[in-house]
Amino acid sequence: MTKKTDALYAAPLQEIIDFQFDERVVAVFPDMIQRSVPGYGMIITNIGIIAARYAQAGSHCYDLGCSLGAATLAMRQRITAPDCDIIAVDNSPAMLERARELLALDSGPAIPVTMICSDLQEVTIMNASVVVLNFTLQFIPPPERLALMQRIYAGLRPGGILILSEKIAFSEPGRQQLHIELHHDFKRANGYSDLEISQKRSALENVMIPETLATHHKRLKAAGFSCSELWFQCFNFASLVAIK
Ligand code: GEK
Repeated sequence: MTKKTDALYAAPLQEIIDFQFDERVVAVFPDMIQRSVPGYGMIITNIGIIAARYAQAGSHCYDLGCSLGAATLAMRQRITAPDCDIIAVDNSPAMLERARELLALDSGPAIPVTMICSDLQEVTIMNASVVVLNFTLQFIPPPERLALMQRIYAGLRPGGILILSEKIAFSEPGRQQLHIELHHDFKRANGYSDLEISQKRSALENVMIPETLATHHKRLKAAGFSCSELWFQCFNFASLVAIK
């Protein structure tokens, strides 16, 4: 199937409403995320590679905020530990419906996948060896983030990991501005207009709240993780792996 081009913010909008993961976003999501998140494809491939190293026999691997299931499918392709399954969660019914269709087309190894349409805050995390939050934590209100990290930590087996990818902020204004501008250059190079970039930015302003890398490392430590390692960064997009 050809990928539908994201033009959701191409025309001037009278009123910019908060960004929602609805049917219109689902229809263009693969194109939107590829053209908006530097290194997205590489991150997805490497989530599969990292998960394969840490997945433990007889455990669950979680993909929280799975969208169309890209990280789920990457893990499914690579994990070889016996008797593992993947639990993929998203609270957007439109996303999950499309994710289920894509999963049905996947001819990869038959690691069982359960897709759950739910707020990830309501999903029990237990007997886990891998938990993925790939650009999802940024949509959880900051005051709730530590409790979520603690719940993930409690649900992981010793030696289990959390892969946490986020858009990040910088405390120094000069660095913050530089990375914002470089990200906008990246989007322009991928065909987005200045109008699209600015309207999308306004739509995300109240719903997506990036934090600094220092804040993430500190919170992971407070939740109990013995170490958290930056394994990917391009401009203001980063991914960490935290180990229990
Ligand atoms: C990928 N991980 O392609 N509970 C469940 N899902 C949520 C919640 C919540 N409270 N809040 C947001 N979401 C994916 C990309 S996109 C990132 C993740 C982006 C879901 C939301 O519905 C959306 O599908 C996803 O988190 C964020 O690897 O678009 O910037």
